[in-house]
Amino acid sequence: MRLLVTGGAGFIGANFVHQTVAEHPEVHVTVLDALTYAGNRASLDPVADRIEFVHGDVTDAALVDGLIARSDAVVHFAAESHNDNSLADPWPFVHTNIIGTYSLLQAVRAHDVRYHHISTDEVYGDLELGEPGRFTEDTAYNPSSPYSSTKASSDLLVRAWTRSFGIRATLSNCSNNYGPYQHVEKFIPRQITNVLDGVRPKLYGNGLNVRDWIHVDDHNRAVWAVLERGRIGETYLIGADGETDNRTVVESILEILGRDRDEFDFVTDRPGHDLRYAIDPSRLRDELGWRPRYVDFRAGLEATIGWYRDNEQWWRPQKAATEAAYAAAERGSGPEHRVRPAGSVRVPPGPRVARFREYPAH
Ligand code: NAD
Ligand code: TDX
Repeated sequence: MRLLVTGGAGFIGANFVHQTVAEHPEVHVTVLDALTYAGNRASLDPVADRIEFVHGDVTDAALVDGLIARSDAVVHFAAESHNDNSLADPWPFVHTNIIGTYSLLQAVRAHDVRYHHISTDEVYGDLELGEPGRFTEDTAYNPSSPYSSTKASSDLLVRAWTRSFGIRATLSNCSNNYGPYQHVEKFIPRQITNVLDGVRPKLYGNGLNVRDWIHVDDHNRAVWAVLERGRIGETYLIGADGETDNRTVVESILEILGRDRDEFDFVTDRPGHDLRYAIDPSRLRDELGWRPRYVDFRAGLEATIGWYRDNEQWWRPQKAATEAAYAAAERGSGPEHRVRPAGSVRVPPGPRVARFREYPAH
């Protein structure tokens, strides 16, 4: 099988490639990644001689068409993925998440290639704190942020292309991932590396927001289950019963690293901050027999902390710029402030719209 993996230099994509090389050695992997601030070639170093790497953009229709023409399947991870960045500058999210998905869908349609779409539970909005109820595949879409609304938009494109054009697609919507190779802008790596640097972790608002944590390897095994055995046109929610509030996560990180549990600060809340996510993974378990292997979140967190302690050379180059961007956002500087680190890719709308119009008719 020739498998195209978009976004394979990012957090989940890189872990997916590692897992695929180890557990599906018969698969030939090609990674397509634009290497934005979030992509890191070094994340693929351990498998560099086992895969093909293409440096390019998923919105580049000609490139995507050529790569898909020689693939049997594509798993589409590439996205702008950070909510805080989407609040500072939504355009790259519209560009990559919506137009990039469109570009892939047109190519899989033209070449009848199997497509799996990676999405998020955030398309469903949020749940109340302290109330029962979890997201299911039937929950209505109600996204809160520019990030989640562009992911929701891309999901809807996939569903429409499946129904109208008969593409062979599946979708999965997963909860918050943790594990190695996650960018230090995200909550868990940010706080681990802060504590390692002797800096107090930062909790948004009152720290009571709940996320449903899943280890990235469990997510990726679920993706393989859907790719191999999922029903075409179907959506599968992925979650591992990992509901934990942010304060508990920070206190655990401090404790594991030998600090006092109260050595953190509350900072200004994220605008529109979703309160709680929770996944009902019944369909995935019942239909496809998937089960998480990391059932003890604390143990998974300890292993992840160990990875960041042992791999400072991987995260150190990103750390100062990421924290500087957060500091600028916290100061609430004018419209030019960016949570994304300096030097990251920002695409001006004009030229991209021009290229979008040049898509070949299918
Ligand atoms: P990430 O930000 O770590 O990685 C994204 C990757 O995509 C990077 O390597 C980046 O260079 C690449 N990329 C960005 N724009 C591109 C473009 N235009 N063309 C080609 N490559 C491009 O993201 P992640 O956390 O690994 O998330 C991967 C996918 O999983 C996303 O679709 C995200 O919405 C989804 N997801 C993430 C989580 C989570 O907890 N991180 C949970 C559920 C779903
Ligand atoms: O410094 C912080 N302090 C803090 O309290 C940061 C960076 C975050 N938070 C809070 C906000 C959230 O409640 O921690 C929680 C997790 O934040 P993020 O890591 O930014 O993740 P979230 O916004 O929940 O979205 C993540 O999960 C769903 C991924 O970034 C998305 O790509 C995915 O779709």
